Amino acid sequence: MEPNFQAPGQVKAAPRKIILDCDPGHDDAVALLLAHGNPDIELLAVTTVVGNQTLEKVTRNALAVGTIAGITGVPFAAGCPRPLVRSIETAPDIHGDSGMDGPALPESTIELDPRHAVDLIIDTVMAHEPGTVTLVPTAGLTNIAMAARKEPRIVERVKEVVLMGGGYHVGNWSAVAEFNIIIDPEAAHIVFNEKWPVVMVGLDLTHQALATPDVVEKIAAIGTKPAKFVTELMDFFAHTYKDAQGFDYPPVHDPCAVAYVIDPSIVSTRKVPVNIELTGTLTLGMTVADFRAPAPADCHTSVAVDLDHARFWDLVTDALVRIGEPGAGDVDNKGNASDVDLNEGAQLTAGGVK
Ligand SMILES: [Ca+2]
Repeated sequence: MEPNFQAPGQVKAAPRKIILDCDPGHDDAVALLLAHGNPDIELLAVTTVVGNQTLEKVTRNALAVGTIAGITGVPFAAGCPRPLVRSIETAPDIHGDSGMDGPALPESTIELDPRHAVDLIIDTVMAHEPGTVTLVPTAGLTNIAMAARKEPRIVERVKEVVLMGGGYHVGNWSAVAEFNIIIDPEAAHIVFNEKWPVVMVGLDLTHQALATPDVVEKIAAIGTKPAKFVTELMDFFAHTYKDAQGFDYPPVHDPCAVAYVIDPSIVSTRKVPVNIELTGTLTLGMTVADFRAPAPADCHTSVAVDLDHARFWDLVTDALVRIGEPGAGDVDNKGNASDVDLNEGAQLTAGGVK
């Protein structure tokens, strides 16, 4: 993996270019808001794939989040409506019938790109310099696997794949498998076996990203519509995670992958070979990580281990402060609302604003 850690005081590098491939999804929504509002990210495209709900529903949700965030000039495209091999499996017990139950959703003001998401991913990667585009899938890996098969040149061109999914010693959809992997294990197998760098931001890490009451209070204190939207998402998510999986506070998985791209010092990783179980009767979709020996020199996979909880949530609150009230002023494509006082906003966040 190419190091892109920046020590404090160093000259800032150019924003990291990402494609967010998602299935909103409460936590996908937060990931999209973080990617849009953070100045170190350049959001090149947003693509959707069947997952938490049907493709139609998650696409509508993605457009609604984009509308709430005031995103303009970023293409949104819908992708695969079903997994490569398996039947569709969705997660209404976690995300509700809409896939993003809780807050009222606005009519989208964003027009869907006519391209298939797989083509938009390929076009976008091929249009940029090699080693500059990071894929951030926060859903089943169907679109990413299809893109790698349709245009194999993207594999060496992509900087890295930073995905939310899997877990090296915990599952959530079975004893050992995580939802994004088990809903399309064949796609995951393709993505983990292509020779691009893969960073697996799995449950081991994301179960540390709990939306604790102090976090939700800080977000609520921002007082904008996008911030209120997030608190309503978190309220619904808290109830379903309590009921379905016994969590005191909900783990907000997907923005952890975006946070890693922004600042890898917030999400520590360890290099280890990872492969996907495709045939196990009890272990289908398990992300099998081999920790028996130091990772071999050609190991291209790593797993996320430890989250800096405070700095992670500072990134999220900072992004929301920067997004401001998109309807109330001009928002450029870096999420810098012209009518938001960042200094005032900074007092609302523990870590301040960059
Ligand atoms: Ca997701």
